[in-house]
Amino acid sequence: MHTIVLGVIGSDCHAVGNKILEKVFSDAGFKVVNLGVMVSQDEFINAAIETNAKAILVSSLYGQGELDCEGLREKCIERGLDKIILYVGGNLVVGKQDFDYVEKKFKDMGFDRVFKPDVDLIEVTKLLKDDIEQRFGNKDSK
Ligand code: B12
Repeated sequence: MHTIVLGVIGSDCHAVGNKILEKVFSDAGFKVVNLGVMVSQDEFINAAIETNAKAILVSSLYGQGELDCEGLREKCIERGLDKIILYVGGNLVVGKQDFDYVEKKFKDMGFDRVFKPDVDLIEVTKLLKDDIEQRFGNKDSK
């Protein structure tokens, strides 16, 4: 069973989507470590190290995602999480901006995948299983 870490980054207190993500990913067979809302970059990284997680799924709803997420990939590498998969989703920027532009911005920050709020979460669970298999191989499935 793959362990993943979930949480809502920064000072963001939007709690409902986080609970839905927990349920969908648990039902899909992941071991979910849910840090809830208002999670710092260090809290994500500490939890991922402690639980040997394969992925960190970051939510940001309140529009400050860019500021809150900047530097997360670099910090993961500094702390030895060279291979960890980083996904981010929600209302990532203030207001309505072209999604291709938003996606590029977050990919340039080191996120592997970037999701709109209306993404099909079942599809995301399948993508994540494939991404974990590709990056960590089949055998390493703890
Ligand atoms: C309820 C709500 C609140 C409540 C939150 C209560 C709580 N504790 O949950 C309160 C009143 C506290 C609140 C406050 C604020 N809010 Co508010 N809030 C909402 C509202 C109406 C609904 C949020 C919700 O529960 N949606 C339902 C869940 C199921 O959907 P979701 O959160 O989007 O999550 C799904 C997807 O985004 C996706 N997803 C999320 N993360 C990830 C991650 C990955 C990896 C993947 C794959 C998918 C994914 O999957 C989730 C499940 O389906 C939204 C508007 C809206 N209709 O979304 C505004 C909204 C999010 N809020 C907004 C704002 C601006 C604020 C405030 C800054 C307002 C203010 N000036 O004070 C504050 C911020 C407070 C803070 N520190 O966080 C804006 C954000 C705008 C932006 N990003 O540009 C929104 C969009 C309203 C708007 N149209 O302006 N809010």
